[in-house]
Amino acid sequence: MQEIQEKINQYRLKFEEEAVRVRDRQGLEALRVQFLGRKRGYITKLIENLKHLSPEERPLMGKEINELKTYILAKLEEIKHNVVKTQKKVSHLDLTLPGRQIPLGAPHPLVKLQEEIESIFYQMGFSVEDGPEIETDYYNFEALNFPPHHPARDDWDTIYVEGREDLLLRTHTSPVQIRAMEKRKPPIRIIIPGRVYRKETPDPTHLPMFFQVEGLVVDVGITFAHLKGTLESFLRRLFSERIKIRFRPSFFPFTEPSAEVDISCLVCQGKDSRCRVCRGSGWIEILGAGMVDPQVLKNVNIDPEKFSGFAFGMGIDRTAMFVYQINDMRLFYENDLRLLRQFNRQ
Ligand code: FA5
Repeated sequence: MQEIQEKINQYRLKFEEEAVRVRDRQGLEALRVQFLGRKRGYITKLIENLKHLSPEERPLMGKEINELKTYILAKLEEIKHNVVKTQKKVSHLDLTLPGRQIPLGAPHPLVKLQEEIESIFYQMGFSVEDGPEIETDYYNFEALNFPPHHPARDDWDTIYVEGREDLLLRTHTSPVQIRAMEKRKPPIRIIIPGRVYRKETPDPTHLPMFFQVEGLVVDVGITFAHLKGTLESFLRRLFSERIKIRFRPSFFPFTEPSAEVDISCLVCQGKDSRCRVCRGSGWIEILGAGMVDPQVLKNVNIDPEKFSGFAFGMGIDRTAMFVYQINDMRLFYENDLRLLRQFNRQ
């Protein structure tokens, strides 16, 4: 009996030792066979040995062996549960699959174009300036020489802040010219990209909120030739070396003389009288420009006898239509990925 009791203790210890090493189903099955196998399992052997005991000792040891067997069965069940759990986890992990792609954001086509414009002007020695989108009447109109009853000041064109006649959403980026000239004295060579607002019903070529980029150069001896040269090299860099450029006389209250600048139609090159982009004229209007009016310089205490300057303003959205060949500006604001992805390949 002593001998069987020792074996029972010994097998329990052995089982515990081996149980912690089981990692998978095969290991589990081997452990089960080793202890509970019908022919050579340790428990089976112990039961066989019972026959050598006296009838009094037999039930005592039988009970002990049964307890060990119950313990082993419960433990095997527990191990099985753990093995299945970890195997399930492992089976989800297929190392042969390609890695999951984390989609990267990309700049909006309008932002891309703005950055391209900035980069061309950086290379010509300009820096980038910023200004508020909620502007005062003074900066948006008065300092820029708009007379008090100019139609641009009308409620139809300008969005005013409710209850504040002197505050409005800027209708162009030109007020930042004034802010920049108040802050520092010439030489000034800046561009000002940003959002502007006008009371418009959206259509393919008009939006109530759009982007402009303003340019301003003030220094000693600046002439219209500088304006022409700067805009020509900018437009050729942006569009193509082959485009034709023309300056048409125009009017802006804050520039004198003023011009509107057109480029030859990128779509039909002036050869299609039914072209939808240039409407058969062969020209596309790109920006407004001119020599800074001496009165504007006086408004910011810069002596017009000593300094002169030029300025220009361009619609980024409208330019983007030509650059990306999009026939409706509203598409830029719909966030349709099918459109946006065409300009940003990853
Ligand atoms: C101006 O806003 C002047 N401040 C430009 C300027 C600056 C002239 C400096 C001289 C010196 P204009 O109103 O023409 O000018 O607008 C300039 C450009 O903004 C237009 O050529 C066009 O490209 C764009 N634009 C005007 N209205 C809209 C609109 N509703 N939607 C989208 N783009 C527009």
